[in-house]
Amino acid sequence: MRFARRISLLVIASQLALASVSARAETGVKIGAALSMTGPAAVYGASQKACIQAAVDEVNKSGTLKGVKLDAVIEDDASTKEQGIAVFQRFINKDKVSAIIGPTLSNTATAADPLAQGAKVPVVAISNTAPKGITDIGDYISRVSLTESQVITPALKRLQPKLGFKKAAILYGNDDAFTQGGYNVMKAALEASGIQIVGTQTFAKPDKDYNAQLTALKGLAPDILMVSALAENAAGIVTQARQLGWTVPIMGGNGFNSPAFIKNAGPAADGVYVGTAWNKASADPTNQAFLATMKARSVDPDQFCAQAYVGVLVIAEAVKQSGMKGDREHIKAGLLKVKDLATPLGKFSFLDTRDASHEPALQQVKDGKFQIVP
Ligand code: 1QQ
Repeated sequence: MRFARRISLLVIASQLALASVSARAETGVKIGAALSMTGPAAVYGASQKACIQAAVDEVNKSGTLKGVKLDAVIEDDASTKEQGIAVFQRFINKDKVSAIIGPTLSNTATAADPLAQGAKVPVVAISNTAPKGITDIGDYISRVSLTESQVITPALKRLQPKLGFKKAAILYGNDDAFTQGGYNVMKAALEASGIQIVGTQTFAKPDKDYNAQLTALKGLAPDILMVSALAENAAGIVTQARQLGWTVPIMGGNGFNSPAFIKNAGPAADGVYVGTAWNKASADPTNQAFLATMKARSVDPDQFCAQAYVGVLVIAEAVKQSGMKGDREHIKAGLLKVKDLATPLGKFSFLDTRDASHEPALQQVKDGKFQIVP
């Protein structure tokens, strides 16, 4: 009898404990996401938005952040430095976010990130790939996106023996931190592999006609064309190159990694190579679960979506690593502890420089789709 009574008291006590847990208010952790919803990088921003929302929902649903609920505030950085700065100011001073994701372009980050650094707000970049001028802004700036050098250098090393090119031409945008950074990487990687650069030409974001540059480069008879451009310029360049009779392989930088490039270039995109941070064909269970999650939400994810998803996962892990504390300083400290985190990009860790570390992949456009080169 006494034993049964004690058991029932224990049951009541545990029920009370459970009730008090569920009644305990959840701490909201606000993440500000500065994404390019308009302007030349809008194709990336739309994709990033879908995956940030999905990741926040998944983390909250999973209950891994006991007592903490993530909340994403998404604002348009308009693909410009000025709007990026305005959005960061709002996040820092008005919304009082715990962390910032973005901005979409490296170019915008070079102007906006110093504000976050000054205000001690951690930033997790999800698509900034310019090798220099991002994480070296300061210790509050980190990124989950691989740099152009982490992607293009190994991609060239893999492709060169396969295609046997010896003479390269480069075309790049000279008005953007990412396209310029990508050019520096292409130049260095080609030189390191002993490939001769026969010619280099430039363009600017508003340009639509690349015939003069492409004609000049074609006259130098390169056996590969390397292009550092955002998606819209990339589609125009590849289309016009094919019209001018270019038949040599074309390899693009990160700007090419959007399905919008393929859609706008049409059949001209076929055969184009691009290194990528996301191996969408990976059989890894975390990647497969991500694909299933996005399918259930009727989203066909691209690399930018996958990286945005990982940006949220990394912040969630930082909250966890700091004992479910979601203020700015605890998230900053927690980010340093993220190690071998299972993500759709593979096992994820930060380098000492707060840049990303995981395996890159190589893809080629075939039948109107990116296909991973095995
Ligand atoms: C950058 C990029 C762009 C191509 C995509 C957002 O990588 O600006 O760094």
